[in-house]
Amino acid sequence: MHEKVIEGILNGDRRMVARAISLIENQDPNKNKILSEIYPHTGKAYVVGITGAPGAGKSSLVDRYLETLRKQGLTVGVIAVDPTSPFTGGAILGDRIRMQEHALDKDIFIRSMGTRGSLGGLSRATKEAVQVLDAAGKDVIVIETVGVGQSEVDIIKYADSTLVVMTPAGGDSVQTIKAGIMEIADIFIVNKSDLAGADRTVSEIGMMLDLSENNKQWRPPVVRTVTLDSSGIDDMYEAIEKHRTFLMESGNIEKVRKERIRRDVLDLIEYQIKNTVWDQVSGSDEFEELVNQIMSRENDPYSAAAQVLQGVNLDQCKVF
Ligand SMILES: Nc1nc2c(ncn2[C@@H]2O[C@H](COP(=O)(O)OP(=O)(O)O)[C@@H](O)[C@H]2O)c(=O)[nH]1
Ligand SMILES: [Mg+2]
Repeated sequence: MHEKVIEGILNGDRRMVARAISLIENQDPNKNKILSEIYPHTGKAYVVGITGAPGAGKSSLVDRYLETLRKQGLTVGVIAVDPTSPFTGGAILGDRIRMQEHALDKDIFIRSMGTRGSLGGLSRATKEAVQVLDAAGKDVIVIETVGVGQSEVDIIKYADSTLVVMTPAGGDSVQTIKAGIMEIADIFIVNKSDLAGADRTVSEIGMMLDLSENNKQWRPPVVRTVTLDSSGIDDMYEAIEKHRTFLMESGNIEKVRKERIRRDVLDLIEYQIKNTVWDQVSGSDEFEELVNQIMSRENDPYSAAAQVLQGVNLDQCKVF
């Protein structure tokens, strides 16, 4: 079965791409085999991450950005990650009329991913879905994610250029945005610049950047946009292109991608070992006995862990 999926992905067959992403979401036993086989065909797509508070206008921006990319003849994959949504298969973006128009375009693939299981699982699934779209030949892959927690920061680490979307002072003034989100920004977008307070938001971001230590090589530009009339969308596109050029010319892209690979391999190993350990240990009578011993202070968690570790058999630990 998985040969058909692999062939379909490499041919850019959207049904097979969709099938593969479902297998990823469902943690199908065949998914790692598929991802392994398609891996040699990845690494060509440029990945753009868009994050920000709910309602900041991320989907509207993606929508406009898609128009710009399509005018250039580029093919695009969009993954909208919303950990608060139990829906998958386009529910988040699909209710937006324009997005539906895009969804009919065969060179655009749009997929929403909600939570199935843990948030950690969501960031792994997103990364793997990006690999599928990459192998399917998409030139640009956009990840839209709600900027609320660590998991989103983890997801966005898979983007080559990260856009943080702010809006004119109101609910999400610059100070209230999580420090972690600020640090990952390669480009700041002040969307809804048609509303009052845009100047203030732009200057607040500027002041924050002045204080920041880590923009010696690249100072994130601040771009104003209004999705209602597309103003600033070309500037946003240019800013992404500029950042892409910077990454290529400075050699940073290689550094970043190498670091990503390092982490990916370690993550896979960690994940498999953890599952193996949990399968063997948790729920066993011996483990329950140890828990009781620790509870009554006849044993302690450290000695118990050392004891269990010696008995763990990693022979069954495999990736596929
Ligand atoms: N005034 C104004 N409203 C906007 C703009 N961009 C988006 N919106 C509105 O903001 C709301 C949230 O937009 P959406 O793209 O769904 O935000 P997301 O939750 O960040 O994806 C919608 O009602 C949009 O029509 C803008 O540039 N100006
Ligand atoms: Mg959205």
